[in-house]
Amino acid sequence: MRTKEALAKILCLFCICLLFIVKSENEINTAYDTGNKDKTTFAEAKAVRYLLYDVNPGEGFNLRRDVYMRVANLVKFLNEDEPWVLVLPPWGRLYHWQRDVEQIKIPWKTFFDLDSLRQHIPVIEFEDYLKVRGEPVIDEVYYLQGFKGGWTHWEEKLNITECLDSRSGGFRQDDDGRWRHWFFGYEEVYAKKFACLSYMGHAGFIKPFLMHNTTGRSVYIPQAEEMLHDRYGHKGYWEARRSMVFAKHLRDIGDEFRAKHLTSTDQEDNTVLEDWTKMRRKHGEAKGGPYIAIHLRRRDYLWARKDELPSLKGAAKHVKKLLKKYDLLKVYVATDAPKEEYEEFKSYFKKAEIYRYEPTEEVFNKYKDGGIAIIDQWIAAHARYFTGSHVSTFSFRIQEEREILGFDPEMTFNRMCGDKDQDCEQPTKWTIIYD
Ligand SMILES: Nc1nc2c(ncn2[C@@H]2O[C@H](COP(=O)(O)OP(=O)(O)O)[C@@H](O)[C@H]2O)c(=O)[nH]1
Ligand SMILES: *[C@@H]1O[C@H](CO)[C@@H](O)[C@H](O)[C@H]1NC(C)=O
Ligand SMILES: *[C@@H]1O[C@H](CO)[C@@H](O)[C@H](O)[C@H]1NC(C)=O
Ligand SMILES: [Mg+2]
Repeated sequence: MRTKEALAKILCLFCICLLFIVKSENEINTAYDTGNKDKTTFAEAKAVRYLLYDVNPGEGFNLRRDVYMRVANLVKFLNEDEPWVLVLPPWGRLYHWQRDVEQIKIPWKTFFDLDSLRQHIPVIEFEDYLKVRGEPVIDEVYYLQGFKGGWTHWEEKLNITECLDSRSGGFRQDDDGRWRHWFFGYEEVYAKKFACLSYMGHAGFIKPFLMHNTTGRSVYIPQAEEMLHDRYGHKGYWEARRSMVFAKHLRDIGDEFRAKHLTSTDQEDNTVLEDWTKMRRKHGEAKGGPYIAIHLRRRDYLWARKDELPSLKGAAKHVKKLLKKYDLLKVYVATDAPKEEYEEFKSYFKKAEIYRYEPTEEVFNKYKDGGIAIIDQWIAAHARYFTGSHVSTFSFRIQEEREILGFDPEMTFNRMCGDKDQDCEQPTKWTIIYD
């Protein structure tokens, strides 16, 4: 009797486990199928593998978005031969995100529309990856680094070598031989294998290594920024970029602000967003709302690029000229400036209306610094005219958003000059490419 009961219990547990695994695998297949409608045969034939990545801890939000595009296109390339799913690295502990609360383990769905990402490649959140594995494990880690002694000439190459970073990027082996790391704040996670991989090449160049030199179900490549864009600014770049649609809840907040303060609606401004796979605007079709938007990069940029950035007064002077030229009255300011600096900037205007988005505590707690940055970018992307800050990736991402919406490049690829160089070089026009 007893043994029968025990057996039944074990059987029952086993069934529950099985159910869970089946459910998780289904989730993955969904993630997989939505991304690759025509390639489901691979999913049936070969076990799905997972690619994880991260970016050097010092890098900001918008360079991280750029690295996503490189890795996404690598995953797309891998899927021509094998089914790989990209595991999205949770957001957190960014240098610029230091408002009071700790901001870690933020899933991508807080910032981006996952269905849109999945129309480019199969992706899942890190937490879902952990669920699928049922164990907090990553099979293999290849910590990307340069080659010893730097480089004298460009040549695509990779090699497993000693770690150049004496801390091995914070990876250390415990007594059981498991590799431990901060792992995005999931410190229960461990890796089975760790090595440093010296790398010089485009992202696609790592494909044979992943296919033939790794065998684990999951492979994690920290420092993925070591891999360059396969073709910067070309079709693939823009496909990945177009798939990075901001989360609807953030777009909605931006749209509400536009309607309320800036007399700006998509119908009026010709900026209606469509399914990115079908959207194809011509330059100049988007009109934009009746306001000038600027990206006024301050804080750490003031140290590094002092001469290329305008003073607050200089920026105000430039904006006044723009208002006159385009016969407008409103200005939207996307900025990381502290309150006092923003107030000073505002004080230089008499007639014009100056706006900045300030989140309520509730909105901030939900969407954090990353969400607020996106709301700023979204509002700035819808202005009649945009001007940004010298070589800021924050400005670059706004320019791309405007390319997707269909603005005239003349109204997009602009930057404010330093006070001493009124005639500064303007940004390269990286215009959108579809084919
Ligand atoms: N909300 C908001 N945040 C900004 C703005 N400009 C800079 N930041 C913050 O500062 C960070 C800048 O880092 P990054 O994204 O790497 O852009 P970059 O350093 O200008 O190339 C952003 O991610 C934001 O957290 C802005 O206009 N609005
Ligand atoms: C990958 O595997 C191939 C074939 O086994 C081998 O020749 C090559 O050295 C390996 N590459 C690395 C970086 O380990
Ligand atoms: C790879 O690195 C090892 C030692 O770190 C070295 O002996 C070998 O020559 C390197 N191979 C290539 C192809 O650079
Ligand atoms: Mg930065």
